[in-house]
Amino acid sequence: MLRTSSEILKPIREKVEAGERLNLEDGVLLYSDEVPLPELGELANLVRERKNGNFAYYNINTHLNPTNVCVYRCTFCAFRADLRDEKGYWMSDEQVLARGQEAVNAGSTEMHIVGGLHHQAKYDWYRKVISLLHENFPSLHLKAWTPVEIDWFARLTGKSIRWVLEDMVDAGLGSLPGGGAEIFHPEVRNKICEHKADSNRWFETHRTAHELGLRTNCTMLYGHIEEAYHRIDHLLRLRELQDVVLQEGWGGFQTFIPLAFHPDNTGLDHITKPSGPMDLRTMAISRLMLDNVPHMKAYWIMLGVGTAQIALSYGADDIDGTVRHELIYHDAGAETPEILSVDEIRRIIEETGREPVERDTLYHRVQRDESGWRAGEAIAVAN
Ligand code: V47
Repeated sequence: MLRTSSEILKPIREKVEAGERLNLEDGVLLYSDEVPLPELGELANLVRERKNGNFAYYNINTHLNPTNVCVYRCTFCAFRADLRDEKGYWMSDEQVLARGQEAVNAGSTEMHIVGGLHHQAKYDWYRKVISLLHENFPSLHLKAWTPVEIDWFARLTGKSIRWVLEDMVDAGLGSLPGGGAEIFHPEVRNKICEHKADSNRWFETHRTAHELGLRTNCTMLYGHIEEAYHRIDHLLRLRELQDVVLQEGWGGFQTFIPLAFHPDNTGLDHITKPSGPMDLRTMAISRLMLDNVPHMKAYWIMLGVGTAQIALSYGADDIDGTVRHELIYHDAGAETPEILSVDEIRRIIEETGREPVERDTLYHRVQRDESGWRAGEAIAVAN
């Protein structure tokens, strides 16, 4: 006899309601058309509200991509340039400092720094990007470098990942962003970015950062050549590290950001961008599978404002920030604005019935007065 969609979802619903873990088979099933999106969203929202109530977090942030010239040729990337490309650039110290000043003038609490691996740049230059910003603008939290960069720095210096991370912290690094994760499973990773840091190296970097007490984010790039199995495998690998980290009482993953593939100007431009329903399904499944990660981010730059708003009821509790100078998605065809004002981002959240809360990178409430901003109380998240 045919089972109705409610019957198919029932065992998973029971697990979620009881606070039990979902497994690989559950996750793959949730990606099937037999599971209706509204019911899936309702379950994810249950977990989201259990953990984060009615709050929706945002920050005031600025991006810095110090160079787009890159030795790697990931097929999904529209941002990179060859050494002699006309679009290639490599920022001077003055340009980096000007970006820092602009960020501080705009009230930013965070600078998100990632970029290409320039054929001619030495490790000391990457370190200087961090130390210059930290020394001149100490109030800015520097969320910088993915494991792909940290791995490259280890190769450039002949040192370990731990050494590079400690040296970068010494220069002013505050945390790691979530990029470079793509899809961990080698069946996919070897096709879309075969040369750069593999999943073992990615996890070694985050695990070491966590051991050093740093907080980090994590991502998944979906909607290209991967299948449901690869996505769930990816989420489970993240959940496994977070289990260890929480048990040891180290830093850990704060936020997961599902990243929808944007095909324009990439080596995969024959693929259609994931649909709104696929974006919402992936957000909801991520919330349900990653039961030990406190926050889910609906990155409005990548989802579009409308889908990001709906995602706040499909598992997400964070919408990223005001964002200025974003290049990675805009080079790949994103049609979202380049920046939102604080009033706009708060309105976007309020329109969904959620309560906007400005946070800093490490999830403290931000308090502002005429003299500037300071980190207030830590944001509590229920298990
Ligand atoms: O690692 C690159 C992805 C990532 C494309 O930590 C693409 O708070 C889609 O990690 N289509 C960088 N995705 C962005 C990132 C991020 C973004 C926002 C917040 C945080 C955070 C992290 O973007 C890359 C790669 O996975 N990416 N090209 C593309 N064409």
